[in-house]
Amino acid sequence: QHDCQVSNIQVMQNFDRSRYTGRWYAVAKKDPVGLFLLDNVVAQFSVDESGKMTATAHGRVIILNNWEMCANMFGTFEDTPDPAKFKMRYWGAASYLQSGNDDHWVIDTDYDNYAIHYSCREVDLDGTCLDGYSFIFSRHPTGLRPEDQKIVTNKKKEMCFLGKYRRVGHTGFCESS
Ligand code: AZE
Repeated sequence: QHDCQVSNIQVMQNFDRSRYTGRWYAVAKKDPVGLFLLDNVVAQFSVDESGKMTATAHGRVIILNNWEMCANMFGTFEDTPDPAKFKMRYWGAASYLQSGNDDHWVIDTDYDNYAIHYSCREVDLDGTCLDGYSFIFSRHPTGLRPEDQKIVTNKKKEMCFLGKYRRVGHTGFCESS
């Protein structure tokens, strides 16, 4: 189960998107190649009348080498046969922010405290992830509860991302948005 094959990574069983709605604070992240959200990352998930999942997110970014700003992002999710695996189309409120279409997998969550997200952008020829990113989310801006930390560590191992995360600070930089 730790063979690092993207196709063997276990995701949340019976994922319930309505229990996943609301605010999630990123407490740690594994970066992809290239530009990415730096810190102060907060995501807000919703489910619309038709049952489709959508999200907004903000985070501090630095673009054009030295322009620091708060990126306000939007995402819409396309369902797949696995209820915990989505395709996320995302874009920024401003055109110079990033847009794309990424996998969005919910690896594990207890809905009330922690959530583990995974996205592989590029699968290597050997089936491992060549370029991916991941967020560890908490319902609490203060971080994860000690009892959730070991669950998270185990999942980082299963995703083959152990040791590749950085803490995500919350300084209030994006608070006004
Ligand atoms: C995510 C979950 C909620 C919705 C969205 C998310 C991802 C956003 C990005 C944003 C990148 C922006 C950059 C701007 C210069 C996963 C947090 C939209 C990947 C790099």
